[in-house]
Amino acid sequence: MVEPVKFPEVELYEGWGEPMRTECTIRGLELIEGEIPADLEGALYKVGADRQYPSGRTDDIFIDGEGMMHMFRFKDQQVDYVNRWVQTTRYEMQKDAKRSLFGRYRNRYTNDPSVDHSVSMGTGNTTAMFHAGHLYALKEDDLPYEIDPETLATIGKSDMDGQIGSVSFTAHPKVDPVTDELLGFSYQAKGDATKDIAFYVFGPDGKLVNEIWFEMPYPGMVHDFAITDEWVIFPFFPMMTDLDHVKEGGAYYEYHPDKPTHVALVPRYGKAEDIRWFKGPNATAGHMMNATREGSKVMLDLCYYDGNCFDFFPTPSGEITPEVPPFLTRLTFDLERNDDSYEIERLLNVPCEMPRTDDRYQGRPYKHGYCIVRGMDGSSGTGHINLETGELHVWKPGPGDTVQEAQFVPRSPDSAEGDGWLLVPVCRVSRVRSDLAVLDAQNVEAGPVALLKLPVRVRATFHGTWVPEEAFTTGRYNFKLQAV
Ligand code: V55
Ligand code: FE
Repeated sequence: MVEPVKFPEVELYEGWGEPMRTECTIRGLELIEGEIPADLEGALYKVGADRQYPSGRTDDIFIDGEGMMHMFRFKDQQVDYVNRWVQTTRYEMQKDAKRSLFGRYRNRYTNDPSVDHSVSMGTGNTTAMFHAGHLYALKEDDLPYEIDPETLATIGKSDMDGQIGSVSFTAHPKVDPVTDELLGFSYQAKGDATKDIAFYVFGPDGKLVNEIWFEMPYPGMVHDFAITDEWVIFPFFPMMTDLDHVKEGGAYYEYHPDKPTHVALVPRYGKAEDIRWFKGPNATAGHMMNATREGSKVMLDLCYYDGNCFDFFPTPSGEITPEVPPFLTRLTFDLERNDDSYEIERLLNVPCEMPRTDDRYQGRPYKHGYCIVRGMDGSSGTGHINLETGELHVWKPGPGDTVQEAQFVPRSPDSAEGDGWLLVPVCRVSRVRSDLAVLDAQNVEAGPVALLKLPVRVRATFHGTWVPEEAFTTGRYNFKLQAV
């Protein structure tokens, strides 16, 4: 006998948030508006969290839940949709037990007593990564899970042929558009609440090129980082793990409103002893838009919270601090200056999150950014910001409807920066189903050039990647860019 499946009555699982728990294959999505651009061929992979079984808790948070990968396969001016669970150890164990075995977000001390503390709580729920011909689903507290790019079947957990020695790998890796290198890292790299960071550079063939281990000032959350040609930037915001509190069943992270931010500039091909450290005011952030270097200056553009970014992570004394809005902000680090401070400049006065760029311009001078802009009524839209002029253009799908993170696709491998499409999953909240919108990235306000209808909900996705058609055979992005 196992217990009946019943989700708790909490906001997270109401309405649009109702667990979807469904795998489907739809050949040829219905085209309800416009036309699919003829040269748009490849696949959009997105990953999000769903719920396999109710956890029996009422403190589940939206960034937790078993990973679901979604594929929108563009070919011959049609789009096929496939979604599959990421079959992690956690997923398989729960499937066998026919119930939830894993407790509070990242807190192994709240798991079912039958689960050994050595079992990873990884969900593979955060993003898709494609490099050297392989596709992966990622969660920052676990190693990558390799996924079959055609069927989305889970192949298995991967340490990249023994090259990843840390316990985990980031869900915000970057592929360098010029060198086709994969840059990534692990934080709390030796286990819960450890201060270790491991930074990795893999060549286009997937072979390790450089690896740097160093320590952050406290056992923090390092959700994202940013790259340039010479330096990679690791911001350490005071969102920290207190292992004693975790062992008592507490939240995995606590926000410290009184502690500063530390930033490490790590030499991409160098050594730990050449790391440069900077220090700034209390803040938090999850997501980086991009970073660039000009002479001795390194600029980091990010969605910056002048306070707490997650109200479900309390202070060390258990207080809830309300979330503050995120603003696109530039931090400037001058390597020739003799103090360790940095400049902070707001770039846009409208709250925005899930920042992206034309991925061919990661780590190099750029002018186009994309993000989710939130409305006052709970709706949201896809924003295009021109960083040269400061202009913001927004497409909103309609009253009450919301958008998920946009994925830029270049019109051709050598089209100009920002010349291409934005692929945007749309939550048609009142209609209890999703759409996929194809926007002209240079004219988002005009609305979709193609709108595809799904008879199902794409409940939640965080991040993803685009794999162009030819990359399925060559294993490489072919961006045809020159170093600047
Ligand atoms: C974040 C997201 C996560 C996570 C930790 O946005 C931090 C930040 C989607 O999962 O586990
Ligand atoms: Fe993220």
